[in-house]
Amino acid sequence: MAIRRALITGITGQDGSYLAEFLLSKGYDVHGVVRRVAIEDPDHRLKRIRNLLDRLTLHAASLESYASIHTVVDEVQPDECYHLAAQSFVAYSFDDEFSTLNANINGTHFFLSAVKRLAPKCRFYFAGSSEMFGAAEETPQHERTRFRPRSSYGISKVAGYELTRNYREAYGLHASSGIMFNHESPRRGYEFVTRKITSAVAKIVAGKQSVLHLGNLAARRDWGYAPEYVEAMWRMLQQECPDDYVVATGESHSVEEFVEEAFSAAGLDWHDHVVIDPALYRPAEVTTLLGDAAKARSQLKWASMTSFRDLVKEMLLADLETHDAHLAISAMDPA
Ligand code: NDP
Ligand code: GDR
Repeated sequence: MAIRRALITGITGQDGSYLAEFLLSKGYDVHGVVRRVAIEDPDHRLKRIRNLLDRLTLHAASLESYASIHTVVDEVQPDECYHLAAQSFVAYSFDDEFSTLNANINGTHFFLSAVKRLAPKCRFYFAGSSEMFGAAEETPQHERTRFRPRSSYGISKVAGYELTRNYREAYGLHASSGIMFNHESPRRGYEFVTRKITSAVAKIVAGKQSVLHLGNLAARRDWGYAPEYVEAMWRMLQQECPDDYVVATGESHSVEEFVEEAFSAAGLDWHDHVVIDPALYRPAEVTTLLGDAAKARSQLKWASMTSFRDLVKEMLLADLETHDAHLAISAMDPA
């Protein structure tokens, strides 16, 4: 069988780096789209894929420029395109609605349009989000739950999802969306709450920090393990027919529970270190998210495997190692 070629946008991010590894392990010829500045500053901007660089082909393009995306899709002629690049930080989308909407909506539209014109047989994946459900009317949320987004980020993802569906229905593209609930890992960006917590715990243990400022501890999320979620993306594109799938663990925990788990695993009492900062509350919060991944289980044969406790522990261990806090590692309970 001919070697299949995959194009990944957002390859420098958490999911892109795991997906690149996964596709390389399956024998794909993997191409990634990066910003031009990333190629000029590889030590910093390509750190998550540093160990893969000799096996990847990177292309510079901008989500704001249709011409640059057209050129890359034309050059690569992918069999599968995974569109992961986005302004992905919900809190930031309240500070800059315009760039969030521009990058996330236009970027998706540009890729869909380029794929339709230049590689119409290419299978397309769109990185949809549980943030599309927003103030959800029902719990758990599934593929037929109405979208009620609460941020320009959520709105941009609803638009990307609808564009993807429309290209599937209007032009026959094999285009699917994952409605992915939160997924985390030691590669998570430091601004997201899980990594903010585990890295702070490690710094507290190492004596480099004493206080952790957080916002809404009552918010509940369905937190899964990122390497498992990228496999679900791939499975969607292996289906005969394109479709949309919720990908989730089916378990939700509050931010406070995450805090408690991480601090107590390192032998600390979070009440001694956490300070609530009202400035970190969002103008419109998504209070509870919980996904029903029954369709992914039955059609994709995909299931979340990593427990909440193990997820927190893996992230914490990685951060403790980074901060050379080995004593705390040996003191940690086995999972
Ligand atoms: P990250 O924030 O880790 O990565 C985002 C990627 O998008 C990076 O490669 C980044 O490049 C790129 N990017 C951001 N803005 C631009 C831009 N203007 N132009 C070009 N590239 C850009 O996100 P994740 O890996 O966590 O998420 C991947 C996708 O899945 C995103 O679309 C996200 O919204 C979505 N998603 C994520 C979930 C999660 O829990 N992780 C859940 C649901 C959906 P650079 O490194 O150069 O900044
Ligand atoms: P989220 O992730 O918005 O769900 O989006 P994030 O980790 O940023 O927030 C989760 C919840 O924690 C609360 N919170 C804080 N959040 C941050 N970042 N920092 C804090 O100090 C803090 N204190 C409390 C938030 O209010 C929120 O309720 C992630 C991203 O990966 C999106 O791209 C993706 O689409 C969704 O998950 C599903």
